[in-house]
Amino acid sequence: IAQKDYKLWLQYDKTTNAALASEYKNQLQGIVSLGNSETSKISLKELETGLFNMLENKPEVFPEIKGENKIIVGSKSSLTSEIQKAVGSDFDKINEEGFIIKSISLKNKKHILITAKNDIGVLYGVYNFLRLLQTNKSIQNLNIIEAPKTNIRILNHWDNLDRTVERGYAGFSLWNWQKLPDFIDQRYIDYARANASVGINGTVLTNVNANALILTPQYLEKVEALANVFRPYGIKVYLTARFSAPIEIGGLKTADPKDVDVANWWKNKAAEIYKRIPDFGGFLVKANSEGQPGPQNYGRDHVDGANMLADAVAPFGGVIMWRAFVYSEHDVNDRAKQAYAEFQPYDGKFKDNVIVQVKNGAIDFQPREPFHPLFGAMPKTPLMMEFQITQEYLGFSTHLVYLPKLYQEVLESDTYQKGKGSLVAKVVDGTLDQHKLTGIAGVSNIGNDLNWTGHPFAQANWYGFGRLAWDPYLDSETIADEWLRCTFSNNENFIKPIKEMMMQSREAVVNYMTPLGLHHIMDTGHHYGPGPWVSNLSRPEWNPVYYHKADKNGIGFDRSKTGTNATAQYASEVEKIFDNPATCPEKDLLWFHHVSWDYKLKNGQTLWNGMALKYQEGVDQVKEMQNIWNRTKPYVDAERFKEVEMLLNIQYKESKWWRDACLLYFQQFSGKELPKGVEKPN
Ligand code: GCW
Repeated sequence: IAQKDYKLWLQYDKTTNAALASEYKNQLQGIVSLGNSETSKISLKELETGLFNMLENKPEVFPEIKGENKIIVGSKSSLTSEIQKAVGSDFDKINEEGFIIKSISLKNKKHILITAKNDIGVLYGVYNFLRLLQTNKSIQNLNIIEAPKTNIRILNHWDNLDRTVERGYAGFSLWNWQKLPDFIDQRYIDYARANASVGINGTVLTNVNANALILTPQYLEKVEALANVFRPYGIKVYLTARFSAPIEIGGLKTADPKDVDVANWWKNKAAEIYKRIPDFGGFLVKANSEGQPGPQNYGRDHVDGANMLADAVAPFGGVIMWRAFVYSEHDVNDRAKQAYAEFQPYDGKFKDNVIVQVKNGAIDFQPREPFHPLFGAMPKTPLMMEFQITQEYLGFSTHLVYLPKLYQEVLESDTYQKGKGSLVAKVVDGTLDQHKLTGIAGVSNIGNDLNWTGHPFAQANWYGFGRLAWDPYLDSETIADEWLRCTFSNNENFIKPIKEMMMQSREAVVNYMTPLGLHHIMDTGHHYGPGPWVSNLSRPEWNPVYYHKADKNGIGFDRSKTGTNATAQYASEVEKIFDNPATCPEKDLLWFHHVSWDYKLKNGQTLWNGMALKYQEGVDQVKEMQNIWNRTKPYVDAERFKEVEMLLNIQYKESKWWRDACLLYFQQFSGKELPKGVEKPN
């Protein structure tokens, strides 16, 4: 049971296209494997497994090149000078993790070469090559030269030590702390393999809200065991560092970053970790945010805290990922402004091995947010992107939402910080301000469910995150195409409609939850389902009415000059656009403006009618997703078909719940009838 679900995008189904199968078989008459590191062994095994399954015969493995039509795999240093010559200057075009896949001719015999500067690059090349077969591409005249555009491509697990996962909807944590270090669950290996196959090279094992115990020797021994599993797959382990750890597990009286004993405690802790895990990546820190301890508890600031930790890991090449997700209940004028206000003035003050981790938008992983104003606004500081893969505000693992579409929208936003073309992607890959340290983090949606992610299509969000972390300029539609072919089928009758379904799924969720720039109106606490009404939570900015500000005059959060002036945090070109309701993209209208119920939208409708119709459109889109899915029955295995069918049924029901709850609630203020075309709630 759930075999197919478990295998993710590494199904390696038989190549059914006869012409292609014979082309593949012709050109792949054995493997020449040149390396013998752990990573090389994984490359070889993956090739053998992939070719065996897709072509249905076990490829012969040779220690050296004989005959023709071999696939040769090995890093640069393992290649003979003749092969190196065939590669020419291509090695200069890749970085330490890049790879080259090339059709070459040796003594007039044709072969395919997969090579790289290092064994991990070769492994990435192997996965890329296998993907060509999985997606039914030709393998003639290959000349692929690829390298990742960011250094740190990392999952953030919000996994607690008791195996609960904060905002996790796919079961419990994969990490079985109780059985570690001696029991190595096969899932750790399969997890590493899946990540490596999309180029993810780091993982933060623990929740940013987790306690400090992970830093005790008893746990570090377990972390070390996981690091040993992940290492040959090119994955570094990182941990969250609870700022008050020196008190909680170190017996100190303070965690003041300027205290010498505190700094030394962290230095010793770092040394202890690196002794066990020489390639330990570093720490991720949530400080002075949502009640977590931090330097401000001692009258210090984020720079003091981050730099103190940076000094501790610097001798070992570690990095500090310091989160900018801060907002305070004491300044409730506009939560969206706080991270910028607090962090922007620190530009240039962090040590070289600190990277500031910024969520994609200024509030919190909403179905749609304009890009975070910090991107491009701290040119002297490396900034990394934090996306959420788990669907905290997007229907958990119940709703089908293809997130790479959201990621792409953010990455291709233009910050204008250095004139037109200053894309968020260029901040993230370091090219805008020439930063060497770069990264993208994704809050993981993985748990111990049989299918890893709770929803079969949520696997695409993990996959797509990895692909975009590798190359932030990739197109989300291309990624969906790849994923579908690798995960389900190459049949065009399946691919075409389902790809369309995925591509529209993100807009659907925006429409039935938070159209036209609405945000944070999910029910409070758990964030599932609608809850635009007043909540009894203590913090004002956790109350949905804070965000939509609906009253009899209209709806929306005025963040323009007449309001909180959050628009001024953007470059002037962007500010101008957002600041004026007439030029503000309608998808962000209520994010930046409070407009009347009769406000005229571009299509001539009143705001009230337009909003109601958007809610209806969202519902209709889910209905359409169901129709599309139901037509694919002949192309999908019964199990996954049924799962998705049931999940879409729930999503449809809940899209109506969203529409009805929000429209009935807002109607109290608008006092207007629902327009024609919007189903009446029953
Ligand atoms: O999105 C909010 C979540 C919290 C989370 C926090 C954060 C890990 O509701 O559960 O805590 O953001 O990102 O720190």
